[in-house]
Amino acid sequence: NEIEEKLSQVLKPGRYRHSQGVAYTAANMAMVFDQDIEKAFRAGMLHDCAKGYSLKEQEDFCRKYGICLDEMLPDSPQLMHSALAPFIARDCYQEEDPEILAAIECHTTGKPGMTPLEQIIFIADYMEPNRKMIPGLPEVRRLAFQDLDLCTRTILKNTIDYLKSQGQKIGHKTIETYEFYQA
Ligand code: DGI
Ligand code: FE
Ligand code: FE
Ligand code: FE
Repeated sequence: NEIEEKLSQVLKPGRYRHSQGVAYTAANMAMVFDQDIEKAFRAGMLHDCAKGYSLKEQEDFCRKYGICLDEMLPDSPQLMHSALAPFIARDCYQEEDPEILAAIECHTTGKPGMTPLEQIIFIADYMEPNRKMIPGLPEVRRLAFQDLDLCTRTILKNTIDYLKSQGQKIGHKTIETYEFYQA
């Protein structure tokens, strides 16, 4: 369809393949957890739509859309593309579904009290089949089809451990999400 056509032109081939992987993985998870399959697929395709732009361009877009850059720059530029995603999805891909826009907005850090669709996108992004093998990934892939909360918690723990090992700053949203899913 049109969304896939345009994304395949804007994203690098590897990033486009990853988006397809997230879309199909999210659609399968939607089947397991009785969620809207078509919404899960569209959210998966669109979640990294802002990655077609350089960090500099993403920064300019954030200013244009009035997105606060304080917590993202200079320490965590990886967080810009998900803050930007709902705006790009609406303006460039005519996506108006609020559940889809919310799911792509929180796909990098998660957020406390996610809906099943939001968890599915957060999880599918981490574990779709094209992702390169990292410690703990097989367990995440198994939990993804068994227990959304436990899977979310496991991903957050692994991500925070990884960011610490790399000396990277952990965003407050990531920490809040981690604490929420500890309960
Ligand atoms: O866009 P993708 O690569 O598909 O995946 P993503 O949107 O989940 O981004 C993953 C990257 O974001 C990975 O390098 C870890 C990083 N990340 C996730 N949470 C945080 C973070 N980086 C910082 N600095 N702080 C965070 O809280
Ligand atoms: Fe992403
Ligand atoms: Fe992710
Ligand atoms: Fe992604």
